[in-house]
Amino acid sequence: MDRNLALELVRVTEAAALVSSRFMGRGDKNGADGAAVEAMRKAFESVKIRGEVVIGEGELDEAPMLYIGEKVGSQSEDCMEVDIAVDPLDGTTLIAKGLPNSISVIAMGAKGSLLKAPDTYMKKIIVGPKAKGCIDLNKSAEKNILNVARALDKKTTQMTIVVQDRERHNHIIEAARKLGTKIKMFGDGDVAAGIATCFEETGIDMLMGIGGGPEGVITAAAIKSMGGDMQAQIYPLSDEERKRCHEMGYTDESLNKVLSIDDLAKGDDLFFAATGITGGELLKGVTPIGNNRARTQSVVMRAKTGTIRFVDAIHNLDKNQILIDLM
Ligand code: VTB
Ligand code: MG
Ligand code: MG
Repeated sequence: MDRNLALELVRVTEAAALVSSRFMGRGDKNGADGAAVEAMRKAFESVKIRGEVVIGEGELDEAPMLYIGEKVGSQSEDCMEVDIAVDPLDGTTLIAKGLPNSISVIAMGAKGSLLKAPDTYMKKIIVGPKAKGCIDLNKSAEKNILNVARALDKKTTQMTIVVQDRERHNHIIEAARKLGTKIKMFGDGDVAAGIATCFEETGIDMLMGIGGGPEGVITAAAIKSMGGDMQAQIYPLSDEERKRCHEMGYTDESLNKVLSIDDLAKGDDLFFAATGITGGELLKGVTPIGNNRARTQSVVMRAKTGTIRFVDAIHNLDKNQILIDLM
């Protein structure tokens, strides 16, 4: 894929972030989500790709836009066919309450590179580059913390893990507390939380827990670009979710498989882009300047070279057609 496409993706996540940021604190999850989806879809039109959404907002019958199978991008003959995974707004609850860490995010890969994960839960474990090769989803939380601590040359009391604040993670929290490992719980948004493991300045060493399957695939593209490691398992929590997996061709046996980072995002022809909506650990949120401009911060990554760029931008809201139409 042309390396400049990486920067094109930032325009798309920026548009979604700008438009959905209007909803900050307004208690309207769906309004914010709908705005992000519409802006993202419009912004894609000018990107020179023949994209197909493999991770999106659900099936055609439940989502009018960015549904799985939808073609995105300019679609002109001379463009490359690519897989697209989107979460136009990860953290609808966060934006609705004005809490930190909501982001707009896209992963793009060569055709066939991104796992067609069902929209069910996914068990995940994620670490930065220093602990690559030291995680094992089949082992207990305790064992994983001990192994990662060894790899990082830290005592378990010097380590910090991030865990989504849910009852289903009580055993992880207990294991960490027994070892004296620090825990940072987060309410929502495990893409941002997972990525933080690869930036040493966040102080976060590992993520463990059960989050969204689609988010897992998107996160894998970023972790690959940063040289970190991830393992996952598709984890249907209800019969209804299990049924959905079967409909997508998964068997009970294949659902038991521990997926490596390469199963989630194959090869290194992969891009990742994210823009902050409400400011968080890694990315500043959308910040208004006066009454017709706004500032955004994004990160864009390319797995082939491992280059990570932070892109700060000031947008003139009166001159950007997507924003004029949607804001
Ligand atoms: C996960 C996580 C997301 O929602 O899907 C989570 O990956 C859902 O968990 O980042 P619950 O059903 O327990 O709320 C997010 O946090 C936000 O979409
Ligand atoms: Mg979303
Ligand atoms: Mg999400």
